[in-house]
Amino acid sequence: MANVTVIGAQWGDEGKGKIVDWLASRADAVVRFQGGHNAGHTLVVGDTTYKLSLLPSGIVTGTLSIIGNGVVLDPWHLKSEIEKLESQGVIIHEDNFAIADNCPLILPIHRDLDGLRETAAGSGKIGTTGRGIGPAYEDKVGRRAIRVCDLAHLDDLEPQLDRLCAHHDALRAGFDQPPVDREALLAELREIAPSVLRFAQPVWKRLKKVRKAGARILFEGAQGVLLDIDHGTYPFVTSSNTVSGTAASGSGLGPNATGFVLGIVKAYTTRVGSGPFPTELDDEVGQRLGERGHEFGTVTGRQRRVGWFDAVIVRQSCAISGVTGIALTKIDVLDGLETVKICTGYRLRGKIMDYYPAHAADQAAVEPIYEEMEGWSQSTAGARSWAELPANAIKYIQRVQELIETPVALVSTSPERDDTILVT
Ligand code: 2SA
Ligand code: MG
Repeated sequence: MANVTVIGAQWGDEGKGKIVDWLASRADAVVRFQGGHNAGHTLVVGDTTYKLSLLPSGIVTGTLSIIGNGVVLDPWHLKSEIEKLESQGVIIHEDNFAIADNCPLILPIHRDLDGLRETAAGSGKIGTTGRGIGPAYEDKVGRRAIRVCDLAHLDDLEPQLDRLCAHHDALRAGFDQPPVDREALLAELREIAPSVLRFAQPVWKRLKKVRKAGARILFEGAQGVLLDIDHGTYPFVTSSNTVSGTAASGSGLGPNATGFVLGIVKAYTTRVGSGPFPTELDDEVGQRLGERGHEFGTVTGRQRRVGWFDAVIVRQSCAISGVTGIALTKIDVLDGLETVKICTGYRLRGKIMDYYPAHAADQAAVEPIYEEMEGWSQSTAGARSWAELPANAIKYIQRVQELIETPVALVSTSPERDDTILVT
């Protein structure tokens, strides 16, 4: 196996966790390169279910796991996620886990601001995970973030705190909130610092070393391309770049390190949070898919919106992210439907569109053009070879492949690690 970069090609929750876990067992290092603890990966290994939202999936199998500089790190969350996994028997130590020392921190003031803004926005809210992701990235780009390496120099933090607090105090005043309690923040940072610093290092150097030694690196993306800050359904997006290119900049390796780009694609579409969703279903078919697919968020438990497969957005995601091949997941959720639909294009004010336009009003106004296919009554759940799939399910997969102009490399037929069909 060469290096592999795994990204979500829809709005997140495509089933990356299982595929990443499957690949992690064949990798020597697993790297998270963007996002934070807004990701939600459920791993089912044997009888045990692990829920990860910040740590790379390799951690469960003891594979070298790295949090790259492109991630925003909540140190308190880190500590509790480590403790939770340790209580499930996972061993986490300096040999198998590292955090980039130039990684920006998510602080309690970021979570506050995330919540205050969402509440104030009312029905216009983004529907964030409330984890402070956006405000933390704002401070990074605004050059006032506190980073992991600063935790080793807390006695010299005054000038940085001045800049950070001047900015936040003004914002907080707008929400009738008291200024930042600097002493309390500093005390909290002092208390948490050792738990993070234990693992802190220049990870670009560690990655350079393991790469030289021939290690196979797995880059683990979070969220999906339609949530990308540049290419997604702006402003209903997350605050990081979720495309494959971020694997390089978010970990400190060049673009030639990203290897095979595997786009994870659900056999239908879901979205959690607000924003446009052309193929959304408000009927009993949508409800049925949501129930069969257990479409609830790992992080917040929120119910996901559900719709038909949208080939236009996936074709676009694959192009933007340079996807080499896709893993098609949750095909079994479509079992038993008389007919299945695929969106092949849009109609926008009378005009036919073969791509998803950038403007928010256009994104909301497009009407999907559907192609209808015969469904299949047999179960695909747990299938491990093409021969076990009903003919109409194969037809569906082949049509998906044709429309998105990208080969299907894997088909996943249940949350179990081994219920996977490798397309060779
Ligand atoms: P944020 O918190 O600033 O990143 O939210 C901005 C938008 O990005 C969406 N978003 C997600 N969508 C799907 N899955 C995500 N992760 C969790 C999961 C979600 C959960 O994998 O299950 O548990 O609710 C994720 N993270 C961010 C979010 O809904 C906003 O639309
Ligand atoms: Mg998820």
